[in-house]
Amino acid sequence: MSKNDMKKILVTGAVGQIGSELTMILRKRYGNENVLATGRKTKPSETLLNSGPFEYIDITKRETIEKVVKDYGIDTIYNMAAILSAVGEEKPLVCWNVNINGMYNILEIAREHEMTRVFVPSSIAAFGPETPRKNTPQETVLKPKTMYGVTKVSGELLGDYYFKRFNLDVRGVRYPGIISSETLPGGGTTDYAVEIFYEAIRNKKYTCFVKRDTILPMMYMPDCIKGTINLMEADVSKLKHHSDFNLASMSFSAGELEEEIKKHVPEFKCEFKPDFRQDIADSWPQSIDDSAARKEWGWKPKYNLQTMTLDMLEKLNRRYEKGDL
Ligand code: AKB
Repeated sequence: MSKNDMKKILVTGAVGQIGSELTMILRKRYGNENVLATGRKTKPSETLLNSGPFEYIDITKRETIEKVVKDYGIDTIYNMAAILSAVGEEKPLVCWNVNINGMYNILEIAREHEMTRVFVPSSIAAFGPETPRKNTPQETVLKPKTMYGVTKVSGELLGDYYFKRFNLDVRGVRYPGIISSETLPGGGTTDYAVEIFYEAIRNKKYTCFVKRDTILPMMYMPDCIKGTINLMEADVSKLKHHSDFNLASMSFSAGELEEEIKKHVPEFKCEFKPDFRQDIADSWPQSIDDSAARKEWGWKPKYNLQTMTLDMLEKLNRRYEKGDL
């Protein structure tokens, strides 16, 4: 029902880790021509370029969004363009500009064009050291200590405000660390959980930038995309929350991930040398209560540490054998 209201979709950040895979699944689901992929600078992959429309835009420059919205008759936006936590600490003002001013441009244009729906991702970075770290509740303390986290809390509030005040259907989830085999993440604290797989295949060794006993919530890309699309297609009358759904799948320590990889790559060696990202990781929850998402729109993840590891290694091995890694 809800799916048919979304006819022309714009994905920002489509060259990024989540955007690149999300775009391809959306194209399969809604038709190649109906999903416009956009990026700011990075060259898109051949797969992205050859499967449907692509344009360069900068979400901090309102007119560049407006142009593609008009040209393509956009009615739905997935705003995946963002600066992540680690880069956000190095460049806090850029982080604010992209994540808040950019998102504000997206919301304003969506409101003015009376769009059907907008997806704005939040993150476990919305939480902070005062938040309960285990089984973090849906409603809890939101006092992040990173600029990225500050923008995520503000983004959740802004999204909910636009829903209530302007009747714009804004939806979002608090993503955990996302693990994937197509596009590397750029500039996050949970990036080690992806890099470790690439290095296990390429060099059989990895230096991890958080401590062995650091536990964080993580999710495999197929679940991330399923959750994102399922929320966007959910019946709005069933939703009590809008821009801030907790979303969980698995939690493990960096050491447990190393052990799981070693089951398949016995010669793999991992060292642990924490850097500034350790403090960020320590300020985030270890596990998440996602019962609101399960109840309101039927969220149910498929992958756990074992099945995700197996699938990641299979996919990356295939890329390695083709000389693509
Ligand atoms: C990051 O590490 O910054 C992101 C996130 C958890 O939002 N992957």
